[in-house]
Formats: sequence, structure tokens, C-alpha cells
Amino acid sequence: MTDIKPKLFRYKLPLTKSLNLKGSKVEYREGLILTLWSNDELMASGEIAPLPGFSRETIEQAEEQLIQSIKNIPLEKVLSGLQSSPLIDTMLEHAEEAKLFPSVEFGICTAILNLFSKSHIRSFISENASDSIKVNALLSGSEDEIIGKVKTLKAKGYTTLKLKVGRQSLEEDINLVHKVYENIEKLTKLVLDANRSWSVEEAIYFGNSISDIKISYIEEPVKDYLGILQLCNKSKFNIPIALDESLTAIYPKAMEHIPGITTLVLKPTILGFVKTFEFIKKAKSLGMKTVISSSFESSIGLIALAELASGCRATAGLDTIEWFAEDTLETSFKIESGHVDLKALPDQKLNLKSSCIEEINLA
Ligand code: OSB
Ligand code: MG
Repeated sequence: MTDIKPKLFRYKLPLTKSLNLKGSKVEYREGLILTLWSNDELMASGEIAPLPGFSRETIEQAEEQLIQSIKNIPLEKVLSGLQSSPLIDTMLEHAEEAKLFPSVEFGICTAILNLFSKSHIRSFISENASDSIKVNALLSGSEDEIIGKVKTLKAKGYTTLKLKVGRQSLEEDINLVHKVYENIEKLTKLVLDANRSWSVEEAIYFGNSISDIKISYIEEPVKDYLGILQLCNKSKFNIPIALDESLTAIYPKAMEHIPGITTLVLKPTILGFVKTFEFIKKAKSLGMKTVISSSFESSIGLIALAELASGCRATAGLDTIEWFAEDTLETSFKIESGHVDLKALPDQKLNLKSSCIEEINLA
């Protein structure tokens, strides 16, 4: 392949409902789309969308770094290098050296993988990528909306539901979890996410109050990782724990097995591409489960995340496209019967929605 030309676009898309990101209400989602072209033909795309309240870099910082680094990446050389050795390892080596912001690293890496494999990157991540991935349904809204949703999601074929807790009083949460549980059937699993809302004592109280209910895991029950270690140490907490926000401050290579922590929720936009892969490797060696999760990317980012989940055989926390009133693709990312069919993903080449993206001058 010769002469690859990058183009960069900016988007600011309205949401269908406001997002509550660590206390701030957000009505729009902003991001960047990196596209790679060969002889004026669009070949591949990647999404760079730092999430306010979660990412350490801002969209402005990401844009500045992307404009600088994209000029310096020898795209043709990277691509020819990729042909001679295992793709994913070469990709990771290049990316690690470049020291990019996590969101920028994710966008560049997925665009290059997307370009190399032309239509599907999944066969390059692993030989035994799956054609279909399971997606966790995300419950949001008022209590009535949530209970109404539980009933339709069950019928639609979702097998795991994710419920946010920690946004109201403990008693209200305990009631809500019981109500949701009454409405799901035995085959449907329930996971919770407290987004670091509780103290250690509150978490223990909550756990004891729902001990009649089977929870697959709870993400980030307490304020910080130290608190999680306390919960595990006291063995007074009866719900398996998943790490999410804590992962930004943990080195994958230094991670050890901790009884009580069973699952890693990986957000490649926030962790970066390299760190995500190191955590996947580590989780495998420690016998932990992994979930590839969205950071409210538009369809281009969600497609890349679905490819990653398929290649790594992880479950997917990708039920977020309904927040987008507009999208970067004409045909949006779709979940059907609780699954994503990797063979039926929207074609990013024909599909870019030009009315929703604005080109940035790279000259
Ligand atoms: O709290 O896990 C979260 C998305 C953006 C930021 C934070 C979170 C999320 C999600 C994504 O919940 C959906 C999922 O993980 O299922
Ligand atoms: Mg979470």
C-alpha cells in the first residue's frame, strides 16, 4: 500500500438526553475523527473523544497532539512493518514509543488496524475472534422507566443488565435493586456500578442489605482503590468487585490477584490502546474477566470497540448509542437481541455523515 493521506474532522453532536459525568451535565458530545485515504478513496477511520470527568486530556489537547503526531507518524512505514510481523504486537510497540494521550492512542491505533485489514481488524487481534459479541444493557432513567425497560430488555434477549447505583440514598438504591431483581428472570444477570459513591461502611451496609440477591459484580463501590482493598481485606463485603475508574492509576504489570476482585472494565478511550491490551493479558493470567466498555463514543468508536471485544473474547459494555441524537455515520452502530453481529457492522467507508463532521485544516 502506498501514499496514505490522513484527514481530520471535528464533531459536536447533540445528545438525546443529558449525560451526568461526575456531577457535570453534558448536552453535547465532542470528538475527532481521523480518516486515512489512499488516492482520494476513504480507507479507514478512528475516533478520538476524551470524556469530560473521566479522561485526563481535554478535546483541545487531544486535537493539538493529534495534528502534531499525525504529521510525524510514517504511516506507509508502519503499514509495511505490520505486514512482516504479528500485527497487534507491532502496533503496540509503535504506540508505546509515541507516548500519546490515551484517547489519541486509541483513535490512531484503531484507524491503522482498520486500514491494514481494510474491512475488519478482528482477525488481526486474534485468530479466534467471535462473529457475535454479547452486550450488557445499560439501565438509566427514573425508577418507572428502569422497571419498564427491564421488561423489554429481557424480551429482547439481553442476558446481563447494568444498573447504576449511588446517585440517591442508600435505602432508595436498596429498594431499586430489589425491584429490578423481582422483574428479571433467572437467566438474566445483574451488574451494578456505584461510580465511587460510597464510603467503605456504606458499601458494606448496602451489600448486607441485598444479600438475598445475586449480583455478578459491582463496579467501583467506594471512593478509591484503597477503599476497595479495605473491602476485600475485611472480607465483609459479599459482592464480587469490578475495577473501572481505579484502572487509570494501576500499572497492569504490577497488578496482582486480589480475592474479591473478579472483573476489569476496560475503557480504551480513557486507558489507551496499549494499557487496555496489557490489562487483557494480565487478566487472562490472573483468571479475571474483562469487559470492553464504551466512553460514549459515536458509531465509529463503538465499531472499533466491538472489534476489540470480539478479538479478545470479552463481553461488551457498549449500550450507549441511544444517547446520540446525531451520529458520525449515516448508518449507526446497532445492537440486536443483546448482541452485535461483527459481520453486519456498518461500512465506515461509504457511510461517513459529512453533515455532522467538520474538516480540520492539517496544512
Ligand atoms: O460508569 O462505567 C461507567 C460510560 C462512560 C463513563 C463511565 C461509564 C460508562 C458506562 C458504559 O457505563 C457502558 C457500560 O460499561 O456498560
Ligand atoms: Mg463503571
